[in-house]
Amino acid sequence: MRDILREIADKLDSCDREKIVEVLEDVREALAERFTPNQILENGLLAGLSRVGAKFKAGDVFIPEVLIVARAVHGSIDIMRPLMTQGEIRYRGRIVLGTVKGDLHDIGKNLVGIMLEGAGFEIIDMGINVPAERFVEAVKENNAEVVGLSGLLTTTMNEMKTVIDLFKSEGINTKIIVGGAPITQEFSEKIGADAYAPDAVEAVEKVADLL
Ligand code: B1M
Repeated sequence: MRDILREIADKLDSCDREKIVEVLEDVREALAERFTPNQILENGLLAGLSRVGAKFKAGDVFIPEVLIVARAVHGSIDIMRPLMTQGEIRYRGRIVLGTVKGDLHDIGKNLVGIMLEGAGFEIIDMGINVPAERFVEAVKENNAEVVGLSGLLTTTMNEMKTVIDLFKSEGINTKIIVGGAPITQEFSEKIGADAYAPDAVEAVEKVADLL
């Protein structure tokens, strides 16, 4: 029998543009076969992306290939988004979310946003490479209750502290949650964040706790 989730992971891992473009159709088929968005994410898209990450680290593939893979993952998530956010809509609060300055990674941040949206939170998505001042402005403009900072690079993760320090110096005590592959509970406590979540599901729980 065809293992469609494995095919999705293999096609991404191939880094071959022609195979990768088929992934969007495979995702539609997987949904039609009643796989859940979470199964497709974990066993197909993120499994493939993680294999590409290992090759990237080893210097076997380069940024252009990784970008093609990342775009396919984005496109797939867009296809699944309506299913990931459906359900009872109950307004639970407003969150300013962004990837910190110097960092252009946004797949994880977008997943966190989608899961929070699905849980009833309103997301003000600031995008990537967001300077500390923009987070402060966005909170003031939108009366947000929580700020979510995402970061994937060890070289720029300290930017989270810059954001937290700026909020403190302005006397704004909006709750701040941090996350991203190199972030840990210990780091989060050290920089004075109010919460840390290792993944998108826990981010929803932690934000609910903060409020
Ligand atoms: Co980059 N990259 N990358 N990259 N990239 C990593 C992160 C890296 C680990 C690869 C490696 O070497 N193995 C490495 C970082 C090493 C380090 O910092 N120690 C790296 C590097 C070095 C770089 C460049 C510097 C490469 C270069 O230029 N020489 C460059 C940096 C550019 C920049 O940001 N200034 C770069 C560029 C890129 C691309 C643009 C090509 C592309 C990004 C495309 C995009 O995002 N639109 C890319 C990609 C795709 C990756 C990998 C392969 C995948 C990242 C990803 O999306 N993971 C990555 C290797 C890897 O992770 N295996 C790598 C999937 C995503 C769902 O996971 O983001 O961790 P993640 O999110 C999770 C959790 O962390 C958590 O929930 C999410 C879902 O469960 N989470 C939160 C995330 N944010 C949260 C916020 C929260 C709570 C939880 O609260 C608010």
